[in-house]
Amino acid sequence: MDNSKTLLQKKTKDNSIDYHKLNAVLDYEVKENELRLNFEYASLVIRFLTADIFRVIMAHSKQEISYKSTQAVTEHGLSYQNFKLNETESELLIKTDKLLLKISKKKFILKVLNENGELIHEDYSKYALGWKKQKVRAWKSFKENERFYGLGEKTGWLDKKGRLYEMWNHDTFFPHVTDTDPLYQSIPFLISFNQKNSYGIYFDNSYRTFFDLGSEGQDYFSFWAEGGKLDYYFFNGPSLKEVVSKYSQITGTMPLPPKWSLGYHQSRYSYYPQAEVDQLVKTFRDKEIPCDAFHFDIHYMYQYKIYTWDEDHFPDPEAMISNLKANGIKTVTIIDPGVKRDPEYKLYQEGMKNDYFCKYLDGKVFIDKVWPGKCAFPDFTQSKVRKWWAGLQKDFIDIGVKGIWNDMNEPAAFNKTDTMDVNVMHQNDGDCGTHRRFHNLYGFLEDKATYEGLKESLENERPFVLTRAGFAGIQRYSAVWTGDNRSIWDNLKLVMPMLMNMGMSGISFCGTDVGGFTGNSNGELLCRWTQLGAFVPFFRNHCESRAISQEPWSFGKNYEQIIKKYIELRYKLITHIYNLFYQASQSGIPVMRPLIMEYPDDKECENLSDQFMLRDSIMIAPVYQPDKDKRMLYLPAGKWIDFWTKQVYEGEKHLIVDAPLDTMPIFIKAGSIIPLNKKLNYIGEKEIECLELNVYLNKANKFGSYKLYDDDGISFNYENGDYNITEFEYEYTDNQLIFNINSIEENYQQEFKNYKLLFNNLNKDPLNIYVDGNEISDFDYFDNTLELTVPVVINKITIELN
Ligand code: MIG
Repeated sequence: MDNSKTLLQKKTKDNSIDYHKLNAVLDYEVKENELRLNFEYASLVIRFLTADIFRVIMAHSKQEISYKSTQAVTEHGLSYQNFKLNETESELLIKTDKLLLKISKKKFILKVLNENGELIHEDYSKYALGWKKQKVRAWKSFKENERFYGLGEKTGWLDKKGRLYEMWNHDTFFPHVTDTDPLYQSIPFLISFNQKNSYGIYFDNSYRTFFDLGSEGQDYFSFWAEGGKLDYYFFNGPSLKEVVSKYSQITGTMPLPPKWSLGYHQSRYSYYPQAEVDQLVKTFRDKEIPCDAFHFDIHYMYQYKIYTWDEDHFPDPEAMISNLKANGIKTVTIIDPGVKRDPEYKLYQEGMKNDYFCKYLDGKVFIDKVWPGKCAFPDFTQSKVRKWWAGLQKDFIDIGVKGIWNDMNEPAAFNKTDTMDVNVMHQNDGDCGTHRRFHNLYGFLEDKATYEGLKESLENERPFVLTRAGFAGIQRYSAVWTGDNRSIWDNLKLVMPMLMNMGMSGISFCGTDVGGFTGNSNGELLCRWTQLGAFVPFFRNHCESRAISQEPWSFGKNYEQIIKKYIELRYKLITHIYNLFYQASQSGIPVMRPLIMEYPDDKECENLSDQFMLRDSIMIAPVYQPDKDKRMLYLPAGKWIDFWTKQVYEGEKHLIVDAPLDTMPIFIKAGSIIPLNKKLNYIGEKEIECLELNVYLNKANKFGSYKLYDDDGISFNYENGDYNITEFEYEYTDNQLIFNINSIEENYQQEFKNYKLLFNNLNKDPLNIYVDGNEISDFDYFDNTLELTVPVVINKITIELN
């Protein structure tokens, strides 16, 4: 049974405590932004980046403190010197503008208090930091009511407490169920949630690492690595949003993606030959189902050799791509890292001649089997290799390819360990190390090369990279999909907390194979999955080679209509979604959010794993079980408006709502303003002359506002200020509704000429309406909704109410 592998997975369950531990502080010294402590066999540095971000580095045995970071950490340039040190008989006290750190001198224990003197974090009372041979480890206390989030792409519920998680990028083909671990990505970033005082810890170590969050009922949590050094960052919240955005200050935010990549993507393993692709695009356009991208899986290649085309299947890729382009479809091609060992294959020759491949210390190139047969693997830790790799894309870009999909980059190999021999060496520009050290960074560095290469070849266009493997900071280079899920309902449920935690781990642009990858999907499952997918940052339908077709029309007209409705809804929301991406690119705060991020005081939300929000205004409650036409859901405090019926609900309540197959429950927070577009077949199909602004009114919400960001959606011109920011705000009182439009930045020649305003749930007849002081009579009022269209240049609408 497939499953046995999951169950039998051998974890290094290491709850032994026979580590060498930091003991008495012998002496200490303050230098610029850091405090250095010396112990009998170790030393420790606490280095301040800001008043509430600090880094802890330990050196043990005879090592020197090393400030070297993994490639995950950006050149953030943060340094904070403004702290004060005091000493008592038993403690060292370090005070910043935000935090107080207490270090007990007799036995090293660190406690962190906030401005109000509340304890927010502390080392475990018995032992704090230690080492055993090559292992390094930290033990920390947690409280009864503490919750854990983050850790990137992990199975399980939203709250990670009580589980042991491993960080070791792995090609996990067997089912992704609650206990399956690890998967493809390693994001050693943990958030401790506490209503008032959340904090984050990023363990900057690329070796195999573990996070034990109380899996054996212990009263501490612990993280450790099989090698490297103990080097972690502490981010004070106090809010969850602040934790995530501070983490993004260190590991970077996602660059603004091309707008088309937020549309619907269609994929399968694999579409070929060309006639099938031509038919596919024709069907999409005939049926008017929106779609922006096709993904070409490994069969487009000749003998699975990367950067080749199989001439039998695709005699003229350039012509095919340009036909796709004419239909608004962007081409994304898969790339695997393995380079076929074929002396007549140009890439293999180049790699061998220039010493680009990973090899053992004795100089032997590491060779293992993947799809093309025996392969060599580029050593992406070397900048010359990344440069080479970046350049390889140019030919593809020149014939019109717009995005690269990096698969198998854990790296996967067909052997017992599923990956590269850990004794293989990586050159890393002189600071060489074994695969044990670089394994988790392999995909990350390939994605870096890919992103940089695309950026160069696409000239001023924004790259789109999709990756399976990754490490902390991957958001700087690539979107992430969650690999080989299954066409089973359980997977639909699992994916929600997984994606929410990825979002909280800095990865905003993430998604899952809609319809399920392995096994056969079915109409009902595909409907429900598409409904969820339409609200997930990365929206792609993809399936395995042996699986039956799962394009939107594969299961009959009835299902097709429902699927189409939700893909269309995605496109109607595209301006809004693009805005969310803009915000995420600025702050790191994710697009897809757990409710707890917006309602931190609400206990009901702490482990709410099957509902999520887009920003603070749209709440989604997908149906993830078969044969259901109702769904129970929770609404936090405030008033909520059913997107479909406009019915108003009071929050802080559980509801059971109707959810027949064509309805996924969607609730809008009263007071929100949400832009909607007309239906599009693809991004940029036509100018959107009129942007619809939906205002969801409620007496309880006197004020509301929305900031609209807008640019060309494709170039980097926004970096030079070529964008607009417009703020809409309203004030709603008993007898008047005022709506203001303020242009904050206006450097981009926008496509919108008019705004169509829809004041939903007005509940009072409008008497007189003035636009910039002039009375107008051209408006509609029906079903409690006032509708009027105004040119974008106006500033103020005054609506007198009866
Ligand atoms: O070993 O390229 O996760 O999306 O379709 C399978 C074929 C290799 C794994 C990816 C999947 C892709 C498939 N790949």
